Amino acid sequence: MPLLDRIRGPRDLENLSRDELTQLAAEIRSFLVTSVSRTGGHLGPNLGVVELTLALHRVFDSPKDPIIFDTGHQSYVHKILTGRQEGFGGLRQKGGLSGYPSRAESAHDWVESSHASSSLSWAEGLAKGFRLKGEDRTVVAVIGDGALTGGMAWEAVNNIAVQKDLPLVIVANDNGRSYTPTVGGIARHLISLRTDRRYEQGLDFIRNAMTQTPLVGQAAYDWFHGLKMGLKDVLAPQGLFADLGMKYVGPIDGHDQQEVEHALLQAKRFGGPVIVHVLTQKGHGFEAAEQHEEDRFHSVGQIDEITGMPLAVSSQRSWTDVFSEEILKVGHDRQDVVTLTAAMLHPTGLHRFAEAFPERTFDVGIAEQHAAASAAGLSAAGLHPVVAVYSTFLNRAFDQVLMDVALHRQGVTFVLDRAGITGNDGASHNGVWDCSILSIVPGLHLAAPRDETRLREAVRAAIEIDDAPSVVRFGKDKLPADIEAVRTVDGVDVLVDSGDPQVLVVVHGAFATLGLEVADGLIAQGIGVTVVDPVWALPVNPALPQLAAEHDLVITLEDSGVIGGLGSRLGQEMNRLEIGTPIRQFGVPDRFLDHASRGQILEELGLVPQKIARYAVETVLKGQDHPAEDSAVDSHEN
Ligand SMILES: Cc1ncc(C[n+]2csc(CCOP(=O)(O)OP(=O)(O)O)c2C)c(N)n1
Repeated sequence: MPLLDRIRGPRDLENLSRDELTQLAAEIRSFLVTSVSRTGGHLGPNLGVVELTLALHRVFDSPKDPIIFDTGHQSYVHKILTGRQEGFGGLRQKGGLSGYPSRAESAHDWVESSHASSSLSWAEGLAKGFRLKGEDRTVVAVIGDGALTGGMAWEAVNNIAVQKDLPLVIVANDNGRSYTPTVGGIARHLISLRTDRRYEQGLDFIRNAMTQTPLVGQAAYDWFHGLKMGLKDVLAPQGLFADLGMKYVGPIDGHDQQEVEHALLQAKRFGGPVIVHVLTQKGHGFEAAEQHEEDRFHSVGQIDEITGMPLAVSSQRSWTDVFSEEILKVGHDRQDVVTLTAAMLHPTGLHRFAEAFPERTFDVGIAEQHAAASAAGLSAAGLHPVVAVYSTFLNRAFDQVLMDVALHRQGVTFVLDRAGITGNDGASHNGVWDCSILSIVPGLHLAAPRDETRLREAVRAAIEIDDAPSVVRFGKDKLPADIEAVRTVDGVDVLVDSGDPQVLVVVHGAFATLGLEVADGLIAQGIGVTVVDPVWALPVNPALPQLAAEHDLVITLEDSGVIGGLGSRLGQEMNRLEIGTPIRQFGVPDRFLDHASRGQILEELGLVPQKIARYAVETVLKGQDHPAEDSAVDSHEN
């Protein structure tokens, strides 16, 4: 019987022998490869933390001792060891296991991490809280070398380092990579700790001395193993962490479960803040992942479990592909254009530009705040920076967009990929906040292109804006076919004009297709409809309120939050101009969305043509029967 079947919780790990632990690690790896290759998910990071997670659960008493996984994408092994193995068939699917830690799933998941670099602050707060309450618990934070590049992590270290009796263990899971190799001074420092020659020479000396003594067999090995841990303390370079006043243990071979366990025990017994530096290999044990140059299978779709080859290769291009091509062309045309990525060169499509113009591309680490403020500086120096990030991660840099870019009137372009409902990665990864937070930034220009042609045009136009932040947002889905305008009114594209101006449908971005389907429904019911796309949604094009005034009802469609979003801004403009046409905004409500496919979420939110068309038909008909009196449909039905 496979050992894994006997593991229902961390307690079941207690009495396993060394051989059994080795076998269990192999079974977990094989389970991960088989299971994640069917569902998709973060395979590489999890293959790298098998021994580490086993050791964590043997040394610490979870959930009494919270184990917090930074970013959380590497918590699958933790999920397996805390009784959730059966759920892996439904990983990241509606009703199934979340791809990140989830409080709803288990008491072992203290923090629903997913945005990087927050674990040390959480751990510091928890440990401080437990201490204040007199509770004897140790808090563990597992943070990657990538997440350690985020400023938040260092704000936490700054606080942790001076609290000498805080029972807090920081495990630096150092695989040398974020998606691609981790960059910057911290990463370089970790490398120097890894490769310090004094430590290696010291170990070699001891090893050689041992082989020349009469001590033989397992006892000698164990003795050496134990001694090695002690020696690491004496010989290992303590570096920055020690300089900050923290205890440093390492570097530890993260695939030697015994060695990791030893180090963690030592750290636990210490009773104050300790950093345990563990070296792991992303994708460990799955050759296709180990060899994968781009990202070691950081995140995969469905793949062949032997070869690692993707099962379905779509010929349809993504928005990212188009941006990637266009920014490369821009790079040739304009020598002053520079690009920035926060550790996501390939996912944002900047790799092509980077290959052609390495000196004009900056990977700043997982540091969106720095990216935005640094871009302000680059702009003030006379360049035009393009910061490409996922929409959800721009949240981190809101203050910098507002204060450093907008207030200083710097021309910086933000390209927001994965904007709108993304679905399977769960609540935190939907890009549904950008329009709301950006709509309050004075002077900011935001485009939500509806198709490839508009995307290329928007990127070009954004880069021409040299005295304000400009934003281009697009989604994760595949690109629709181009949708041509029947005419353009003062910069607003008219996509449908049935001739009788009853309902004005204002579409944004990928929801243009939805707008066309709504229009079909209305026309079929004999209701006149105009569908318009301003492309540049912020600032509100003055032609839009004017068009609104000519209709009986305005409907806005946006793949973003409705509260404070693009439709809201139009409504405010109409208020200001005292245009009384009723307006109803359709978009994402102000709640967190459980993981599910994009289609399932759209359905659940009623963002489907039939529902929207029905609302419009009913409202128009009611308006004809009882003008103004009753706008019946609950504006929070979404
Ligand atoms: C604030 C933020 N920016 C970007 C990301 C996207 N992201 C997810 S994992 C990752 C790399 C993490 O590297 P590391 O911490 O070293 O973990 P590893 O995957 O190597 O185990 C990035 C950039 C994120 N989750 N949060």
